[in-house]
Amino acid sequence: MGINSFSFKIRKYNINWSENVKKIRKVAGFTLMELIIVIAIISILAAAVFWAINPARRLAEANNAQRWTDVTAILSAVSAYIVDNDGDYPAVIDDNSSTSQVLGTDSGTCDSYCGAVSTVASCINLTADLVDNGYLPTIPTDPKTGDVGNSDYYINKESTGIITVGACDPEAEGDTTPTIRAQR
Ligand SMILES: [Ca+2]
Ligand SMILES: [Ca+2]
Repeated sequence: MGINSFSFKIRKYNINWSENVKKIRKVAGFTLMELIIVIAIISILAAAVFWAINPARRLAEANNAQRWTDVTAILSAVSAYIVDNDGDYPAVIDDNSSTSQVLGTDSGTCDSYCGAVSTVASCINLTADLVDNGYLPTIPTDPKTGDVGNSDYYINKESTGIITVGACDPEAEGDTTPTIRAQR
């Protein structure tokens, strides 16, 4: 079928969209606004059902998403610090690559419970390096188990010089517990 005969057919059927929409509305008996309201109500109900089926899991997923955001923010801040300081790492990051340090302002007991990695007791306070220098508004803390004293986020300088930042205690999502860890 050539283009000419195709356009001829369109002309022949005389498609008039606004006229057709009017006809559909007349038959179906609803307006566009009513349709939008119905779709909105269905969406809200669907979200409510999604949460109601397994609220604990949804909460765990939301917390883990926050942990990813926090870990990435800490890593970006440390990376920016290193770049701005001609390759020098924050002095409080130790050179022992086999153990991690947990971010916090407490003097000790930061290893009281960190499920993901082996850590040292001394907390690492990055406030002066990262917050006072404007790389972070505050040091992030785990949404469930962290506080300013013991954030439940850890950092390690690997033997290669790569920085690892991770969450000590991510939550299980169903049968699996994700590893929340970023490196640069
Ligand atoms: Ca270390
Ligand atoms: Ca913990």
